[in-house]
Amino acid sequence: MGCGYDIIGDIHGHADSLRALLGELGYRLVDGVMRHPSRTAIFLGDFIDRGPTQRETIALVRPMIDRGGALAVMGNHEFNAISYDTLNPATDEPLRRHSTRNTQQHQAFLDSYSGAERSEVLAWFRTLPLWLELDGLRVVHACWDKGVIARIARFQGGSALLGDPLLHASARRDTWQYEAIETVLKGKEVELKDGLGFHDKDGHLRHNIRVRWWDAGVSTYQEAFMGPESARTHIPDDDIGGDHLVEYGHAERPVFLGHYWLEGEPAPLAANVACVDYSVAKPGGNLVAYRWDGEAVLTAEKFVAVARVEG
Ligand SMILES: [Mn+2]
Repeated sequence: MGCGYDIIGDIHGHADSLRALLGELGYRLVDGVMRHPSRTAIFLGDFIDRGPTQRETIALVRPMIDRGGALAVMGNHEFNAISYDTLNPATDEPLRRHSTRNTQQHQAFLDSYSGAERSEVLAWFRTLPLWLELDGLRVVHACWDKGVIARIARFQGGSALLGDPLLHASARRDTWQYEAIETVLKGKEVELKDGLGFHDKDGHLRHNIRVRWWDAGVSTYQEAFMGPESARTHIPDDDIGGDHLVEYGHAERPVFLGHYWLEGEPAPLAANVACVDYSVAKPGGNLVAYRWDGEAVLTAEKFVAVARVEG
């Protein structure tokens, strides 16, 4: 393995797009597994849900990861899948409610895996760490909050893998573990004042907004909002007072994120923060990678994008 990493965004069951991106990056099939002669892939999680090729996606990434040609972190969709299928030992209820909304969001996966096969792939999801701290870079699905990450690590004896006590505690909204998983896998959110809300991409009314947690240069709720441009006008222009910020200093090593359904021309969010999720799960979306070669300052030239391949 060389020292270069190709950091790849959320795939959401779009195996054909992943094949196209890996081809573009110079990965080739060797003994049935996609490999690069000198580079390592890193996946940001959210392999599943939404797209047409759930099983093909797992069949593509899993041997890359299991045989050492790739690394990965867990996304909120893998976490949700585990919680949806795990019973709370105290109540015998699923850790994630089988509400219409939760089930609809998860339907493509539920249709693709059942019985022992589903249990087996969910057990594999448990092998994906919640974050990766590597030489010179960090990787997390949505938010690198060092206090939260340190607290999870302490709780789990140093492990970044999702253990049972963390999984069970994070299903209860009154726990710090719930907040911790929300932050790391779903991103920092801030509640809008005065009961205000907006409709997200699935049409659900939300009272919290995802925020640009790394961006000290924004000062209002509207500016801090991370989400569809069409919703921005519904976000108030009141002063946010820094409530959105998670400390991530300019001298910190680069951190890579997925999760945020970005659109347009890929570019870093800050000199040391980049998101590689460019909405392949939406028509017109792209699957994106960042080719990282050890640089401390990230640049737009190092993104590689392929247009979503319609299966
Ligand atoms: Mn996500």
